[in-house]
Amino acid sequence: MAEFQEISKLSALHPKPAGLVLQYGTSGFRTNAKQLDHIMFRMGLLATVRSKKTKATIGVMVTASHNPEEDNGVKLVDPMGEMVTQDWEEHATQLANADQEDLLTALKNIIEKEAINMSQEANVFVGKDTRSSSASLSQAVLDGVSALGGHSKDYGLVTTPQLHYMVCCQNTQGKYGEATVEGYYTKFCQAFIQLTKNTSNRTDDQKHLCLDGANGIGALKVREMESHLKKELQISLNNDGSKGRLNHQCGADYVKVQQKPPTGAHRINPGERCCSFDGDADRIVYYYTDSEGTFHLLDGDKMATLISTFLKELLTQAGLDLKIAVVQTAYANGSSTHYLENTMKVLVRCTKTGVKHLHHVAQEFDVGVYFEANGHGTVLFSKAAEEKIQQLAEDTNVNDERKKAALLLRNTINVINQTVGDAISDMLLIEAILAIKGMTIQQWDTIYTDLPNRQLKVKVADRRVIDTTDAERRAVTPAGLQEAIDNLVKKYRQARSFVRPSGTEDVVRVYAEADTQESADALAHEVSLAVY
Ligand code: NG1
Ligand code: ZN
Repeated sequence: MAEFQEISKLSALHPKPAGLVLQYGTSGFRTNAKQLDHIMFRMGLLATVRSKKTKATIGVMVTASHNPEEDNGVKLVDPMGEMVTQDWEEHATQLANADQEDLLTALKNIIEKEAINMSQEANVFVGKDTRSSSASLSQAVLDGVSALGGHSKDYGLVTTPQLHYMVCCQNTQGKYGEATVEGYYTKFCQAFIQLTKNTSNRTDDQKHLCLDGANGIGALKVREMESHLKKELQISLNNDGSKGRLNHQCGADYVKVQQKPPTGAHRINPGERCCSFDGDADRIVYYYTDSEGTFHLLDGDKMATLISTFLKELLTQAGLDLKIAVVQTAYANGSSTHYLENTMKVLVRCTKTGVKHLHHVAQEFDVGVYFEANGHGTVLFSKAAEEKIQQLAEDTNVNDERKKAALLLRNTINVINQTVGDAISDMLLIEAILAIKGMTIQQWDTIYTDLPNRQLKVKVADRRVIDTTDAERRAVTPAGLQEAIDNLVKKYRQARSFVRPSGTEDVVRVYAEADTQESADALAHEVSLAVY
C-alpha cells in the first residue's frame, strides 16, 4: 500500500535511538524529552489505526504532567474521552520499541491482529502542554497521523482534561458539549453559576480563591476562562508561568508530597482558601495555613469525602435510590476510608494506582466518586442515574425539596468533567459545594483528621523485582519483603505501610502512616531500608 512506503520514508525523519526501550506506563510514555521524537511519530501512527478500528476520533496529548520541565510524555485518549484500553497499551509498547527497520512489520502486525479496515477514515485530536519541547513533539505526532493518511486537528495548548473533553464531545455529536475550548468554558462555567446563584449570602471572602498554576497550562487556561465566571469566583493566580519554572517547587504534586505551600505564591493569609494544579491541570489539591502558621492540606481524599457527602445528601433529599460509591487507592489516608465507611456509610472500593483503574471501578455504580490521594479524580454518573435525575428535575408533580435537590444534582453533573480528573472542573465543583453548604475550608478540613503520613522514593537496581497484590497493598516478591514490612508496622500505632514500583519514574515508592508524624516518618524510613 502506498501509505506504507510513505511511513518508511517519514519514519526515517523520526529515528529511534538504538537500544532505547520504553513502556506505556501508568499514564503513557514519559521520559526525558530528547528521547521521545520517534515515540511521538509512532503514537501518531497508532492513534490513526485506533481511530480506524473504533471508527471514532482519538486523542493524543503531549505532556509529562507533574514531571520536571525537561521531561515530556504522551498519552492516548479513547473515543469516550477515557484512557486507551490495556491491549492497545501493549500495541503502543510494541510499536514504540520496534527497531527502525522493523517498524513496518510491527505496525502491520497490529493492523492484522486488530483486523483494521485501512480504507476507513481516521481522525485524531492533538493537544500539548507548555513545555518547550512540546511544540516539536506534537508536530511529530501530527506527522505520524498524516503519514497514514489520517485527518488531524491540532488544539495546540490545552490541558489534558480539555483534550479528553474535546474527544468525548466530538464522538457524541455535541451531546456532551461543543468540541472547542470556548465550549468547554461555557459548559462548566454556566453550570457553576447555576449552582451558586441561590447562595446569596456568599461573602467576598467565599468568592475569593488563591490558585497556584504550577507555571503550566492550567494557569493559561484559568486566565482564558475568568470572564466566563462573571466574578462569581475571583481567582488570585500565582505561578502563572511568567517567571518560574514549570512544576518547580510548586504545583499539586510538590504541595502534596512536601506537605507545604508552593513557593512563588503571595503571602497566604491565615485561613485563606488556596489550591494548586499540576503541570497539565488534571490534578488539584487544596490547603490553608491556620493562625499559628500550621499548614493544612486537603487532598484527593478530602475532596472525595466532601463531594460524596454532598451527593449522598442530595440523592436522599431527591428521594432517588441510586447506588453511590467512593473509589480510592492504597494511598488514601486511613482516616478517610474509616470516615466514609463508618460515619458516612458509603461503600468504598480500593484499586491499583492509576486513574484508569479507578475509572473502571467507578463505572460499576450509579454514582462513582473516584480520587487518588494526590488530587486526581472525578465523578461518574451512569446513564440510568442521569436519566432519573433529569426526569425528576423536569417533573412538575414533585414537592419543592425533591425538585430543588434534582436541579442541584443536574447542575452538579454539568459542572463535572466525567471523562477524566480535571483540576478546573474539580475546582468549580468544590467551590460550588462550599458555597452551597456555606462552609469554610477549616470546616471542611475538620470533617475528619488525617493520619500523619509520609511518602518516600527509593532508587533500586531494578524496581520490577517488586510485585504486589491486593490493590498494591501487599508485596508478593521479593521473598521476605512483606514479612519485614509487617514486622515494622507492628511497632507503631494505627500504622500501615506498603511499597510498589512507580509506573512513571524509575523508583520504588514507600508509603507509611501512623498515629504521629514522627512514627510515620520513622516507619517510612525503616521500610525504605527493607526495600534495598
Ligand atoms: P506512579 O509513578 O505509578 O506512582 C504517579 C502517581 C499516580 C498517577 C500517576 C500518573 C502517586 C503515588 N502516584 O504514578 O497516582 O497520578 O503518577 O500521573 O501519586
Ligand atoms: Zn497531571
